[in-house]
Amino acid sequence: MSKSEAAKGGNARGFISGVVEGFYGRPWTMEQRAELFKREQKWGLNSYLYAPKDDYKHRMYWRDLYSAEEAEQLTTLILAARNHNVEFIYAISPGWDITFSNPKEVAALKRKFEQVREFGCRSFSLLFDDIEREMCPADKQAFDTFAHAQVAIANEVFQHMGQPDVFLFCPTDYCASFCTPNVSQSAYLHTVGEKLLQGIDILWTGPKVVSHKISVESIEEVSAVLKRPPVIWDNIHANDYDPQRIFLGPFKDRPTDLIPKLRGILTNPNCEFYPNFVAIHTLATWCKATPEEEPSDVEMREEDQDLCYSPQKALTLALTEWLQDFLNTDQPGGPQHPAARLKKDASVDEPMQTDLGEAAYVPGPNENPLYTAEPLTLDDLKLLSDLFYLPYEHGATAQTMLQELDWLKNHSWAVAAQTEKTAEWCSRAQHFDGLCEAVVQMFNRLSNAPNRSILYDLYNYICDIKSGVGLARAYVKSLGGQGRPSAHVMNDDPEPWGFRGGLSGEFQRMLPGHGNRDLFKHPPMTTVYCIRPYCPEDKDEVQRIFREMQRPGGDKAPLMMQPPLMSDSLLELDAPPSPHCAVVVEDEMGMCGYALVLPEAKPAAVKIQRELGATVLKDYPSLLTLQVLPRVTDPSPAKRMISQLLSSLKNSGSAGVLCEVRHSDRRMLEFYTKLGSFKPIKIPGLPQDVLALGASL
Ligand code: GDL
Repeated sequence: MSKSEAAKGGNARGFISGVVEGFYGRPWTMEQRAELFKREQKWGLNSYLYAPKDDYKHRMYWRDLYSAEEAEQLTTLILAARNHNVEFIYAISPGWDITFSNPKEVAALKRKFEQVREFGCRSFSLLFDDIEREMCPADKQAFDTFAHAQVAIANEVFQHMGQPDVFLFCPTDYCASFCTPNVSQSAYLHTVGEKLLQGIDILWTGPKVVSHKISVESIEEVSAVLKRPPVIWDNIHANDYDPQRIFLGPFKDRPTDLIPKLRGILTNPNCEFYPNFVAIHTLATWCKATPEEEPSDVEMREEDQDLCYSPQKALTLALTEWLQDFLNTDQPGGPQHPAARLKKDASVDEPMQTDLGEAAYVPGPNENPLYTAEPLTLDDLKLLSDLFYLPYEHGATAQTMLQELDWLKNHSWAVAAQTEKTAEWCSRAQHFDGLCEAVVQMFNRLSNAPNRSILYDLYNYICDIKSGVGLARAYVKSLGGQGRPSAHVMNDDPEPWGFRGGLSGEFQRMLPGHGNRDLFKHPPMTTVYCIRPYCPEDKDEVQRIFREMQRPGGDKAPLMMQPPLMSDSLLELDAPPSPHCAVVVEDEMGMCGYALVLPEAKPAAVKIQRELGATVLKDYPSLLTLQVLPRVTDPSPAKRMISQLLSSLKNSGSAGVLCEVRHSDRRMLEFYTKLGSFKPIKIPGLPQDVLALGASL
């Protein structure tokens, strides 16, 4: 299909492009939909699929006809779509409770579609996503399979409605991950492909419900089974599954080579209408782009290069246009942004006139600067988009912030080390602080933007990120010895924002790997670790691990000549440690780590002539050692062992625990610093490469 064909309307079998309002939760208002049609027309998109999951009469009460008032509203809406050259496709989701074999049910469907046709609608859709796959006994008798039942009803309704140009069908297996055993062997999809009438098009979300990438090969595979190119229902910007996320990144990871392989593409975006500016604008840019593999004459001319889709460029284009939206008031007669007024008003020295004819307040030389005069910038919007980018990817600044925080946390030992690392730590901490400040400034300027509708849609998210960034910032300050120690950030009687995420957050934190995959780091390991109390038979294994960890280069490397640590004597184990003072961890290959504590550190210190001093011994009377083999890359077993031992030390009345780590042992340093509770402590006369860390209990 050529690009001009693609740009054609979604009817008359042109390329369908636009938006599906297909998410769960509060549907958009009629005004927002009318605004959507305006935007679609302006940006060259041609279709809108009406499928709000929680609209009463779309799904739950699908049989009910519309009241006179609703009819009027829908008629106006359908007309608005037509006036903007947008094809209004009306969808019904009857799959929850329809009995396919009951003619009355089929009649109810037809009646409903007929009613909507009276409102001026010409295009229709039947959706069978997110429903039970089990048929009721009556249907089991009438149909071979669920696919047969759905196809029969879709074909009948399609014909009854006079075979409209656009009639979309959403299968129950609408993405590759739902297919058993896979796409090419899915009996369900084969039946749909073979039996569904050719005039009916099929919706498909890609490899997954929310597809990270959609490849040309995957579309070729499914098209072969469906016997037609699908219409992509793209959930890349959908956010109805997570109340803390919104997606303001560009349409991405769908090569434009897909365009000629598809019947169309509809994005099912964020529930919040206004922030979808980026999602829809960048999709429109994508739809206008040239497929990457389209043959080009010898060398690509510059203007052709512009037609290639670049997510980054598309994003900048969208944000630049969106910025204007933010700066325009959406309140009829409402306050206009001083920045916008300043722009219009060439002579800013003159007192500005408001609509009421009063002189606007202009601060004098020694007075407070006018807070509201700070205009929102394109950089603010770029930052905003970076912080709320895409489901599988943070934006560049967000990634930098995470990396920097991670580094600062893992190298906090450098603060006390007084080496060249200390300077690096301080400079990176300052840079991190600057990034946090930019988020706060962005928040302030956004909250002052004259367009309140966009702000209100974004408000919870920007508030949330501002607090999250605030916590991280305070934590870094405390690591650097500025501000309150981090223990006080989460003190004994925190405000409710100290335990974020409510009950759901608590459940997640209790699950392995926090019940969540980290977008920033590697996904959690699937290895199962068993932590159990030490028993006398473990002695040899524990000593083997101790020795192995003294030889960083592997078994053949010579034992390093290095000063002993207090904890080394713990390993002599003349008297076996009591079970509540020692634990070991095992994976499927055997023992892979241990943690031991000595309630009284003093004898171990005396043994290697370490002068601990009265204050250190008072604050940290106990001693801890931990070793975990390098094959354990997941820090959680070490963390669990330490928490177990520290809580039993605490119960036995110890005020604190100290441990020693060699500077060269970066892994152990990382383990301890990640725990958050261990801080470097000063012990005079400590060998140069040894660092003492203490945790109060
Ligand atoms: C889905 C639902 C959709 C929802 C989306 C994201 C389809 C076909 N159906 O599975 O309504 O908004 O996930 O949660 O995508």
